[in-house]
Amino acid sequence: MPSTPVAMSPTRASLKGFLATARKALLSPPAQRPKPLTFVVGNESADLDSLCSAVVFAYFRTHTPAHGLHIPLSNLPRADLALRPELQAVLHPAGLKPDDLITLCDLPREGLHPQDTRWLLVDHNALTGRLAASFSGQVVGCIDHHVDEGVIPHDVPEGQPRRFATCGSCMSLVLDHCKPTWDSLAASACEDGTSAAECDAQLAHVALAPILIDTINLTSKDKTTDWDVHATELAESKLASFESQSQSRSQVQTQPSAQEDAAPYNRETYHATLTTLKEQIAGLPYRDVLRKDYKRWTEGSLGLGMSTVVQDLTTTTATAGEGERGAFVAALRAWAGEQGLDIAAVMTVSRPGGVFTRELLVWGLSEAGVAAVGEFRRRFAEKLGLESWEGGGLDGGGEGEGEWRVCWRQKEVSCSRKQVGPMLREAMRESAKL
Ligand SMILES: [Mn+2]
Repeated sequence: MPSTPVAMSPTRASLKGFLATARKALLSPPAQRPKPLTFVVGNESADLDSLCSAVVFAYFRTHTPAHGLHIPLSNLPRADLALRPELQAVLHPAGLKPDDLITLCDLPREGLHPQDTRWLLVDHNALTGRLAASFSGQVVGCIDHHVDEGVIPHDVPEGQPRRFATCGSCMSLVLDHCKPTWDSLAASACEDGTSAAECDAQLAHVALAPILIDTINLTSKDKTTDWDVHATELAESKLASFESQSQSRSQVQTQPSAQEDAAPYNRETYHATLTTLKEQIAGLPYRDVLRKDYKRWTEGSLGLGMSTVVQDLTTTTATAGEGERGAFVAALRAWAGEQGLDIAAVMTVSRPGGVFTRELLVWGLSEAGVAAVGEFRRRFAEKLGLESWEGGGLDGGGEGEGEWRVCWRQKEVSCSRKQVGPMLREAMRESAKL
């Protein structure tokens, strides 16, 4: 006799159903909301890792016994979802649309008292921006692969996660943490009729996207770790069992679901599709290029903003020919003004001729910002292998002047924003002491 009676297989929500329930809870009148309301949020760059980690962690956390509803919050305004065309390619095989995601625009303007909320952070470990002002005191745990900023207390409340590890994608840590829950759901079909295997395949697509992007399809030696390899194996095993089930079922049944219509998962194809979409910035206004993958920090009284751009500066500023460098610089100045920055930084990541290349532009826009740029150069120029970019073609001002803009080729390509951001912040702290 098979020993899996129906009673042992409670239903669960599909991803779509889960997001609808979370939205409903958030938008219901204050008196009817769960208390506390628990959020899972990624960082403000709102890249695939942050967006997908929040959704997947909130989903599994909600489906872990003894935990209530967790609301995944996409840390960006709704309109900015459109700047991430790769997101469509992740959400589609998961049966989702960008509209299903919950963004900063969905937070109630009134009646959301900080003391009635709890926050779990993924892909960062200190709230920033608008959320920090209200909710920093309500953070109860994190799962992250960035440098520990020392904000999350070591004695988090019982049952809350406090996990740090260096790996390519935060999602890999999320899956390691949630594997028992995921495995426990293997026989649970969804309330809306989605089969367990199809729901798992949907989750797997969302989980795999950031891991493949962040590790360059598991080929980056600098970034790929065992965490990433194991997480990929776990998610792909779910896809494999869905595909084998739908194959055997399609022999007896003639009604394929939307999922079964789609081409089977292929790691290389999925990664290539996501990469192509992610690197589409041609035609975007410079302001959108600069805010598409952007992080802002406050260090003391100084503001630092850092944009990651997925094309090199020559390509980025070549869209309309002569004069475009000036237009790019003007757009960066305007963005820095809008963001209240003392230092505006741009890091490019590209592969011209197949060679992985980084460039770094750092612009001190105030006296203190200029001093910090000098300190950054003294401390880190050698470590980062900084070399003048195109004979100083984007440089301006200088140390001791009111502004200083300097652009380099960064030969030490293993250092991403994850490393260079903290270096700039260290320089800001240290130059303030002088
Ligand atoms: Mn990340």
